[in-house]
Amino acid sequence: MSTEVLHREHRHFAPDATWVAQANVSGHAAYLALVREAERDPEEFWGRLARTYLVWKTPFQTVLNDRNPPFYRWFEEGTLNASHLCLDVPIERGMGEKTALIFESDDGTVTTLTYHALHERVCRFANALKSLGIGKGDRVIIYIAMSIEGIVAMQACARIGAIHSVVFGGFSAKSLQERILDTGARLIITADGQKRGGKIIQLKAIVDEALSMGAGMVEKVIVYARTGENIPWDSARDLWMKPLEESQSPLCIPTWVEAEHPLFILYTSGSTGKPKGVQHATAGYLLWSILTMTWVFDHHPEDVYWCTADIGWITGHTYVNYGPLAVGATQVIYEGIPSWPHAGRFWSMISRHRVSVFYTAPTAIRSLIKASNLDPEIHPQRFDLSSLRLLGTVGEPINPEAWMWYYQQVGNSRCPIADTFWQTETGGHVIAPLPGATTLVPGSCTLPLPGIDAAVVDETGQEVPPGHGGSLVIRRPWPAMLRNLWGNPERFQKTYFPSELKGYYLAGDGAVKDPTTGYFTITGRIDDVLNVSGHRLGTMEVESALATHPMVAEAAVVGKPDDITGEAIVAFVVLKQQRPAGAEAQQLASTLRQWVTREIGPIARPRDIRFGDNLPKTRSGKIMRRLLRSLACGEPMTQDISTLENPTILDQLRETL
Ligand code: 6R9
Repeated sequence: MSTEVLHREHRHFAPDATWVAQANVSGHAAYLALVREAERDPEEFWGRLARTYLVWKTPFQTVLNDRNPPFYRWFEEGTLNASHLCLDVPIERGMGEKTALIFESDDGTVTTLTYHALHERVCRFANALKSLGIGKGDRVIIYIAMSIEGIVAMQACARIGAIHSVVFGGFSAKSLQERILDTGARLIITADGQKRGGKIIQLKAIVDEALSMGAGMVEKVIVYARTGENIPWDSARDLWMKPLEESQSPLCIPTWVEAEHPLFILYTSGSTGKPKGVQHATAGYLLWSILTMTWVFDHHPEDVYWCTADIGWITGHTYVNYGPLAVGATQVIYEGIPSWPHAGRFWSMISRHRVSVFYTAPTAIRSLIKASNLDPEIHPQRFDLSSLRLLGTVGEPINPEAWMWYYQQVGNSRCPIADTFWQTETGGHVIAPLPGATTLVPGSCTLPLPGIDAAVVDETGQEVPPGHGGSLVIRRPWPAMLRNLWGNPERFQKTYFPSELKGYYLAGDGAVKDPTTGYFTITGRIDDVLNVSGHRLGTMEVESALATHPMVAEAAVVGKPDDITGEAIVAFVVLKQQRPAGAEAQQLASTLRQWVTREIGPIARPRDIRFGDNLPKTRSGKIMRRLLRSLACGEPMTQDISTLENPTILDQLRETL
């Protein structure tokens, strides 16, 4: 089977001299020095960093215990506390009066909190949890929207050694209940509701519904009064957050935990079966949060940092809660959605809060491109974005066209873009450019971070030649890697360290390394790589080709089985104009087919093109590809669409031309 990657990107952007001069990792040689240090003696390297960047109560003796792979243990004898690192340490370093959080609500109300004030709230709430008998090792479910209270809840759990599991507010009662039972949680922290796009969405009612299906070990539900609406109340079980917190002392000595103590469990979907409870360890995870904030986001004390992810996802754990606080950052958190009250909200917030580092998802960028084409008033160029110095993306491959728009229209061709590849399982970025060191290439997440031994391999774990597609693995353990799947060590071992891959960590993504630069390009989940007539094609490649057509706003491509070619390509396309019908649609489909043929080659020519007003996406903005595959094949849909943001477009996408 041929595996050459057909489409290559030739644009590149080297960091400019002023950027290099001020960067935490200054110049490519500085990056290479770190890479070499890690290669020479990985344990020395990680040991040095863990002593430099973490603050230990008791020092560790062993850097890595690898006696029982893949159950690696890092910094074993050490003790520390995550909330101590995120709050007490910045205060000890003189940042008590620095703003930690700038919270902007859906309706635009702004609340700011200093490190001192956040510390006090976390201590009171941690004491409140203790007063309910919650302690080290107990599991706590957090089902709440973006809020100061969500961060207080996570930090308070960490402070007393309780293990939090945040469930994204868009999940259904059934999904919530599965997670309640799987974690064996004793407590739930929620809100009466949340405000998104001018609407009120119930949260407590969903908790009630989940618990009515079987509460497992849950004893209490703490409720943050966000909306003030009347909600059903069980006075034996439910407690309001504010009075509970306010009755407590503002002092709470952190519970020192072992380095390997689980910090949190976060559920993520696999290609099969029920969601997996990814378990992270305290020290290694925090070390990597701090290092990637420093290296990739080039954190400087004067930055105003904004990551738009919700705390219900890993990005909101590492790059909203733990990472920014542990480096003493000032950060913006936002309750609402990018399109409310207009699709210029992000740009207006960047401008008002003087944001310098901005991190969002490609899907958000693409939807804002579309919106600003329709309404020039909300185009980023209409806003003062001069405070920006660095941009980032995460969540899916970014197509070069969206990358260029982000670079030129948002960053004014002066802000580097960190396209950060990573996963719930990796804890933090693993392949990403360092803005003062790495030459950028649109659509490539560039090079592995120091200490990350990433490679592209075949089915037997052999590295494939550069320029050929393969499976992305990480060959050596690293401190922020997941430690287990909660309560399911067999699945952990089988899913991530399959025996045929020599014990390597299997990411589940396809990748290709550029023959000249060694840069990585992620071609999408392995199950999203198409095989057409013996040629491997990334869905992303075809999507990028479609997206370069001036009429296309967004496209998703899936394979459907075909007797002759193995798979045929089906493209779901959103145009920048009204959804076409009849002869016009036929005509446009044929134009797009020719376009892709020209961009990549006849092999990539879509068999079937369907037009919709949008694509089916989860609330985190990921395109639901398996659902598209069912639509492409005309199969009945068996998927759970409870997390789908926009179910009505499914009917449009069912229509063949
Ligand atoms: C952080 C996060 C992980 C999956 C991952 C990959 C995709 C994330 C990417 C990217 C290409 C990037 N992904 N970042 N693909 N380029 N910069 O999103 O975690 O929700 O677990 O998703 O997302 O397919 O395997 P998670």
